[in-house]
Amino acid sequence: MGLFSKFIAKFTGASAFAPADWAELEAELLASDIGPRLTRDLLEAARRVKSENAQEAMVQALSSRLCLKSRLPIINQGGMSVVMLVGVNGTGKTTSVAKLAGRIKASGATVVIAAGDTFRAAAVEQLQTWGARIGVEVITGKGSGDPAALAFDAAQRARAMNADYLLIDTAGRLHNKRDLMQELEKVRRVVEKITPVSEVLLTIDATTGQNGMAQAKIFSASVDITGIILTKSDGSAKGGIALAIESELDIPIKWIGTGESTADLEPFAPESYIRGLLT
Ligand SMILES: Nc1nc2c(ncn2[C@@H]2O[C@H](COP(=O)(O)OP(=O)(O)OP(=O)(O)O)[C@@H](O)[C@H]2O)c(=O)[nH]1
Ligand SMILES: [Mg+2]
Repeated sequence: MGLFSKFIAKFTGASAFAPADWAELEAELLASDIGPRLTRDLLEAARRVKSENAQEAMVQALSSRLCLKSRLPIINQGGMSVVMLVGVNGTGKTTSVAKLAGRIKASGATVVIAAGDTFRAAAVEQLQTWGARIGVEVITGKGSGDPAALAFDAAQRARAMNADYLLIDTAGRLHNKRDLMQELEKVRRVVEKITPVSEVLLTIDATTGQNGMAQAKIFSASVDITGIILTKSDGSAKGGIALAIESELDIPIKWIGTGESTADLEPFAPESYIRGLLT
């Protein structure tokens, strides 16, 4: 964070910006997880900055890199909203399902969770524990291990219960396994025999930096991702990753995970994010 703070002072100061300052700024940008392309772009923007409005110019330069799409949850007006969570192993899908369910419940709406990670018994138990803690029903499979069948059952049950939301957890997908991607598509297709899927949210672990970026590219090429949950932003993540993702993929970050408990999920706030990067 504070990528530019030191340099803004120099932009606005009387002394010239020395070559060593540019090298330092470049190193700092590269170290911040924003990636080489954006580093180049931002250095160019910084070179064009006039001293008197340096702060504002950098706010503009950074803001213009963020995605312009709405960050609001997409809901199915007048029907049940269905949200699928996808992402690589350990990025925080199951935890984020619980966090989202907690938020929805607190808002007064009704929500049901489908334990769609049918490959691991422990995954189902993990969700059942969360469900019991937040008081949300968790629908589990009949032991068939077929996530599409479970999702179909869950959609039927949730609709019969008149639930406002169905959240579908999925197995950790290895992004280079085409069959697993296809399975994700199958889950979606089967659910859509009952009701449209409103959102597919991709969890990206902020601490994985450029690797998270690679995951986001591969997932968004196969699955129609409507938003990103940037998890573990409370960890050692450097602030630039959100900017890198949005600038390269044009997918809005909708949520930020900031810890391991259900309260640790916040809507992504672009203004304060930009301010955080600058100061
Ligand atoms: N600090 C922190 N930890 C998190 C956050 N989100 C998830 N975790 C932790 O990350 C670990 C993995 O989270 P899960 O929700 O199980 O991840 P998953 O994507 O469901 O993993 P698989 O089911 O194995 O694919 C757990 O220990 C979580 O408590 C977060 O925002 N901050
Ligand atoms: Mg999981």
